[in-house]
Amino acid sequence: MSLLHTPGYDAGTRALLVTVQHPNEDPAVSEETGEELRELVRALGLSPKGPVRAKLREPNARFLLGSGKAHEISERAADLEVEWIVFDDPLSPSQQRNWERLTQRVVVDRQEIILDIFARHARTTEAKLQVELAQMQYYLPRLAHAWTHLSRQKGGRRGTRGEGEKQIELDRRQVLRRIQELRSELREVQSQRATMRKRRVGIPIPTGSIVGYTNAGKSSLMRILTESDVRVANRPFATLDATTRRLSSQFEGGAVLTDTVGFIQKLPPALIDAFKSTLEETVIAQFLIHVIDAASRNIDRQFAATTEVLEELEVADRPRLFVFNKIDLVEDRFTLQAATERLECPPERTAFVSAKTGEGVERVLELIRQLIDEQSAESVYLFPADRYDLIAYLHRNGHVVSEEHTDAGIEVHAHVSPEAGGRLSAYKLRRTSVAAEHGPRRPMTAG
Ligand SMILES: Nc1nc2c(ncn2[C@@H]2O[C@H](COP(=O)(O)OP(=O)(O)OP(=O)(O)O)[C@@H](O)[C@H]2O)c(=O)[nH]1
Ligand SMILES: [Mg+2]
Repeated sequence: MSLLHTPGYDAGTRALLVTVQHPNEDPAVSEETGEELRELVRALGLSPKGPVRAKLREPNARFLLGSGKAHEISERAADLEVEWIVFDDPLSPSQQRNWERLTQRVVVDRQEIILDIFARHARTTEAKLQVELAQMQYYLPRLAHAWTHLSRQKGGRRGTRGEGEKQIELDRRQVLRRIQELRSELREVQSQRATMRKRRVGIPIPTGSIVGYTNAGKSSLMRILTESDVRVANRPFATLDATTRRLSSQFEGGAVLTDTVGFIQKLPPALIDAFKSTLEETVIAQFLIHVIDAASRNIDRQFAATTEVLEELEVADRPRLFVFNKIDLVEDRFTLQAATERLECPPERTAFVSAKTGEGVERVLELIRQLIDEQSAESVYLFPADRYDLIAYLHRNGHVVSEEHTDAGIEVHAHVSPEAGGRLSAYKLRRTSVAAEHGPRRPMTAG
């Protein structure tokens, strides 16, 4: 039985936002994440109010904030007649309960909001299982709270205990059992996925993964590069499932790209954990295309949040292209240029594009080409004069630099993936040195 909790409440439910500024923290940070929280809350169909900004001097065990501030927020919530209070910072299970008792309102944190968005948008079996697992892990220490939510959904009153307490014990065992079930169901789905991947890896073409902050335009870029119709939407977490497509047919040698879930600041750890299998597509990719919203005011922090998740996945050192998207919205190219330098994006790995107008997309393709070429060393093959089938295979599965008819046969210089290289190894004459690979290509000589 699925315990997946899809939030049930009326659209337009009012929610008071509370942002927390930590000691020694730049106020801009909580302002930004507060703006983001507003978008997240909107994405759920709630109507955000506030925010109330709270300065944290010393974390308070009961309310996170001092009790004076807590009472002030409680009064504000009553004045604004909000049904929900949403914290930008994580609340411990007991803090969450204390807030609910104090305010007689549903009190949630950013993590729960993100989990709810994921729950709403999960479409595939795998995504649904992953979200449910993340939810169960999040709810386990908060069962009293989850019960509050569930009873509310069923039309019950919040805060009524007693009978609920017994139910909580039962839920705990149920939830633990469900976590076990979910883990094993996920293992099964994942092994099917591994089989499919093996089949795909059998096709010897390079794979790249599009990564980046949510709403940066990853899916939009994917659409252009692969001439496909993946979903694009102006809201956080439009994409939850990994989609893999071939690069456009004009791309010689071929490559596949995977579009996947976006990252965000303060992503719930349970979600990263649960989505590791989807993100695994990123882990097996040979290169990454990091899409950055060039029109965002928060480029640096979005960049850092993305890099942090990539580090968590242990792929931060994978060859990476930096694609600054939405340049149609950028007037000040100078500031953007400065950002690329500050973020240490190597110019030979950086592109400026608009997935909307198509500007700069050629350059992205060119950079992908270069990256693939660098990754696969140039090899020299000698084929019998009648083996055009093999040369055609090379054209499909590699990047042919030159082709020359000699007395001995057809000599071909090409960059090929390790897989294609393996298949053609019987015809290989040599592999050029690393220096030659990166230097200017020499004219071919016969023999
Ligand atoms: N003006 C402009 N808008 C863009 C551009 N690229 C994408 N967008 C818009 O930005 C929004 C988000 O685009 P998506 O491609 O869905 O972004 P994403 O990175 O896949 O987002 P998630 O899947 O939610 O993480 C959509 O409204 C797009 O139409 C661009 O180059 N210029
Ligand atoms: Mg997307």
